[in-house]
Amino acid sequence: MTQSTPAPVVSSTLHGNVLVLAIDHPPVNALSVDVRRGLLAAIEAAELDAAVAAVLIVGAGRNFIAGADIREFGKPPLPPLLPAVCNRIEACSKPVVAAIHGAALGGGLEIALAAHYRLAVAGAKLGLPEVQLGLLPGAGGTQRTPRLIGAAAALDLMLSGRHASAEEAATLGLVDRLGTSDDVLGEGLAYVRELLAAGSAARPTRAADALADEAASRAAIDAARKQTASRSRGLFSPLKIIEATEAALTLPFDEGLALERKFFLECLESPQRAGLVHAFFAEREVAKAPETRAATARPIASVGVIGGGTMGAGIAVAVLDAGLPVTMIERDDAALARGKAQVERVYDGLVAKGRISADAKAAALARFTGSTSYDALAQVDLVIEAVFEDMAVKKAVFTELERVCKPGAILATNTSYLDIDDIAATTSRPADVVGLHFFSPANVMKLLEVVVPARVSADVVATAFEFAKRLRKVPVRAGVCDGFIGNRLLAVYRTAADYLMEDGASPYQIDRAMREFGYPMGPYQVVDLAGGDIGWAARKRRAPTRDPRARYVQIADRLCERGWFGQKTGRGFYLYPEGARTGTPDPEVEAIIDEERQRAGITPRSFGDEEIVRRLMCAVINEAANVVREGIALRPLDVDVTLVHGYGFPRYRGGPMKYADMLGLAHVLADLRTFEQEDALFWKPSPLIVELVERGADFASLNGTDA
Ligand code: 3H9
Repeated sequence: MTQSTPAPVVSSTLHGNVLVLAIDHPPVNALSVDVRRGLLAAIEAAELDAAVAAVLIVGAGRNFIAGADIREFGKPPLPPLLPAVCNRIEACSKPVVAAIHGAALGGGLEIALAAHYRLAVAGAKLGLPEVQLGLLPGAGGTQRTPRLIGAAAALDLMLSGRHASAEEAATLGLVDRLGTSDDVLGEGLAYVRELLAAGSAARPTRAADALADEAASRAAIDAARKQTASRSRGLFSPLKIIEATEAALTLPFDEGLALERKFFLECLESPQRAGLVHAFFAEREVAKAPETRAATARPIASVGVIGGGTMGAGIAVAVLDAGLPVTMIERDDAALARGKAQVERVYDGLVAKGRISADAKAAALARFTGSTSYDALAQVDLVIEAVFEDMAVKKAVFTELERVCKPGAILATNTSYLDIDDIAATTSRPADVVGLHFFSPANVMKLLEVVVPARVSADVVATAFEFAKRLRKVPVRAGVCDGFIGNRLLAVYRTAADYLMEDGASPYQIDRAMREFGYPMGPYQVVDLAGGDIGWAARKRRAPTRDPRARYVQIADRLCERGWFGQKTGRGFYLYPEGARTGTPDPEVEAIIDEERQRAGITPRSFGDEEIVRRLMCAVINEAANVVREGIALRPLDVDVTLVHGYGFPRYRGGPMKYADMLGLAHVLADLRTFEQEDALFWKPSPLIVELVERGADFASLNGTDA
């Protein structure tokens, strides 16, 4: 039997006297060990080959190079390392040109920066996104970028991780030439020939003067330090990016490179890197629900949205932004006018902030129509209901949808808690009914829980995922239960916080501890922002089915009874004098908490911030394990993505399940056993955690990925 040799990931083809090195390593030409080896060997061969006058590096497929191979992080590095490959390219005595199309990111851009000349065609995206993975550019990026474009622009790219367009890259000086067509090979070859004809020689970036404008560079470093202290609080790699950039200004190139390498390895070892890389892969993995493989999505060309409140309007904007027409239904003209005004307000805000142009707003609104008659939905492909959270109201809506919608239309509910199986049962087409749970503001928040009731057909679920992709959302598949994945976990998080509050911690201490942990806001700040009345209504709704043995903390109810619903009423857990958005602690709230403690016969005790975090996280991890065990979430990583994208869980910790794995599940179980002594009902360890600890396994083992 003959065995075919696999095509090389780096091919060398001589075009006249120009050697074209093409990287062909799908899906994104990441710089795996094979690519590094191939590039190094090819550049060395080019150096020795008298027939080669210059080298052109291009990427095959849709991208130049998307960066280092992220799957290799955390594994022992195999030589040649990327910095060595970049240095070898730069040291080539013949001109080396990079011709960029698609993504040139991270190590991919670093390869281009090590080349002597750069060309980019329209549509190219250039960036140093390592910071989003808890890293810094580790193959010369921190040293070469400031030399090419100055410290301020380099820091902006490295600290934001954003992608610059080809045009911006040319303006910055990151590339020398803009291609005029999308034929990257042709453009690249023409550019190389032009350089050769002009007698242009190899031009190592390391030779550039990093301190062309010392005062401006210093000012940029100082500004970056200040900005990072507030915007990237708790993050490790931004600080290292700034230090490495400073080294580019003050140290000889090779010393700067050595420092960059040291910092890179420190970042690589950090738990933040592990958390962020987990988040990167998990965000991509969630989109691959089984139904997306098993079924073909139905086409969606028009969407109906029922309800013009905050949620309905936000959903309408999200759909309009995806280029689809929206028909909004409201019960009367006044409500419809309010809904339309709400949509317009969102666009006005975007125009005012410079996020979109007035023309883009007009184009989006031209796709919007409203009606007070359900008949207007007769031809739409998908309807999303976002009316008041009440089963009778929802059922009435679905009865109407049943009447007016064409066969094959998908009927979606945006319910946050209600039983979608029950809603589906009111129609004769339960196979078309699905949950699309958006998060407010719906045009901003990335998370979309795709809630899968028992009788829905696979192609409807596949359509929901396809639709999420069009809306640029991160879809997570969830099963039906009270609160699905996210709100079910939010409920235990809040309950654990309430127990701590009644037992002695102040809401302000709890909020501070959770902010220190990495949440943008503590749980009580969130209540005040969302409106205490919302949770109050949910608690009242659940009261009849609440387990009578379960401990129930009434503090929040006492505040709601006084009409203290948070920011919108000027006070909640915090005081908001004169419409302030940042609250101040309220001594009256503390007095109410004291009264409630006395009423419940509790002698308050003090808690350290560390214990507060431990208890809240244990509660969430434990319930999350139940959510996975019951199949409500497909895998632990689905829980992680839900909390990171919908609930402010710090991305650099990966999500609660990744965090639990990093703590060690045995450690989590030991905590649960301790807390169980106080309240056996609330803290009962999930059988899944017990089983995993017995097997010496972790949550990651259930993800079915190696990432
Ligand atoms: C770095 O470079 C460090 C250096 O400075 C120093 C080193 C010493 N590696 O996103 P997509 C996979 S750090 C491995 O769905 P798109 C991805 O998982 C790196 N795999 O496509 C997915 O796999 P699957 C800095 C990667 O078209 C598939 O490719 N670079 C990598 O929407 C398609 O991805 C970055 O951070 C990778 N580097 O977007 C760039 N990248 O099919 C990260 C992607 O199994 N990548 N995959 O699910 C991106 O931003 C986007 O993938 C990109 C394409 C814009 C390129």
